[in-house]
Amino acid sequence: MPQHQFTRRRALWLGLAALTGLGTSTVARTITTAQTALRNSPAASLDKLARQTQVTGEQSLRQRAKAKGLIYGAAARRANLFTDPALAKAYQAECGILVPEWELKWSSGDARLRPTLQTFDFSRSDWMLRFAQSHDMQMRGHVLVWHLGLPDWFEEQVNRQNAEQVLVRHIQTVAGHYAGKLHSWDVVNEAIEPNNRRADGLRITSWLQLLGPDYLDLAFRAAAAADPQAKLTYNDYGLEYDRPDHDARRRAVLKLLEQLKAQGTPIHAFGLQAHLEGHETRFNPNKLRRFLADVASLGLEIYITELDVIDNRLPRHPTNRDRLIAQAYEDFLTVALDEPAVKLIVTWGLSDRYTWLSDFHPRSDRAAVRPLLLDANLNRKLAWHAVARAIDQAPSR
Ligand code: 9MR
Repeated sequence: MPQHQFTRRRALWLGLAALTGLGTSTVARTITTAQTALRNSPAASLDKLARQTQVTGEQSLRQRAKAKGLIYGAAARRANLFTDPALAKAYQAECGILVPEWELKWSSGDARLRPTLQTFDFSRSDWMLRFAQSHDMQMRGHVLVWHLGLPDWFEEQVNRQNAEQVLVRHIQTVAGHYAGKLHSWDVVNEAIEPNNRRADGLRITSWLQLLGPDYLDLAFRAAAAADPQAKLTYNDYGLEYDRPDHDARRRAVLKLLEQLKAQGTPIHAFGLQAHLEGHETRFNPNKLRRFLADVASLGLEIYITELDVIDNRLPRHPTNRDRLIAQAYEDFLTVALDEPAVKLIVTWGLSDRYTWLSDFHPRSDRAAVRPLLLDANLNRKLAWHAVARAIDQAPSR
């Protein structure tokens, strides 16, 4: 579908939905938006407003994905699965793969994988693996090398003299502990930042400053040695839209992946986080298609690793908001799943009951955010149906 149809339809929906969700001061502006969109829309695209919103059949996302040779799953925190049996049951029902949101980071939330420079604490991440295995789910590892989620002791105790040894030992020990048991590892996360203005596009992080640009190759080699079976992934965000910042990030990520492949770094997959922005209308299917095809042409698999829809700038009314969120999921996934290299879809959480977005991107009107597939009562939302439909309509792998 050409880009303008997506854009028009979303502009129209944003306009119409806003009528019931916003105060009178904004109504005049949104009427104009809606009218302009209506005027510019041929009758055929108006029909799409009445998009089908439900799927038939009770099959879980896990089953639907499997039927297509895909895997669907979600991120979770141990504390939530452990204390909330209804939530745990929803994960068992819907997910073919589990991603610890905190437990495999050096330090995040209540999880301290690295309490000290000398020690490792696998208690929480082992619990996650047992949960996954006992419900016949796979697990993927997130994350070995990242500039965030580092322990308090890091800055004081890691220096140019010991950085390489610290990094390699971390990877040997953690990837080694789970060797042969994980689907894949995010080996390096978010290493690109064009705004940092380096010619190679690399983000200026502690790892870069301590080890130089070779830290990526070093990390992938250590991971390959520690776990020869896991698919080793480079994971990043800000790559989905037709905007100058995303253009720059796509270019830099592609360059990095090309370079890693050219130098023989053992990398097997690219992770597209896909934290979608519900209000963003600049979605260009052709640009996304092209980017995914370029990544695939390097011989890499593609995983959608952190999918959700940021809804803090959408209208308040849940009915309208849910329609727009569902559309964002479906528009994105319809394009992404057309690329045969895409093998995995992970949402960054499953139910609106627990999501990073309530802390990181709350709404100014204080209404609860609704970015995920199940509502806070664990009922399937339009977004669930949108994802199910996109999977059902995807070509088989
Ligand atoms: O969702 C995660 C949040 O709960 C943590 O506080 C934060 C820091 O560890 O990380 C969040 O997850 C991030 C992921 O690890 C990498 N991509 C961006 C995610 C959202 O910030």
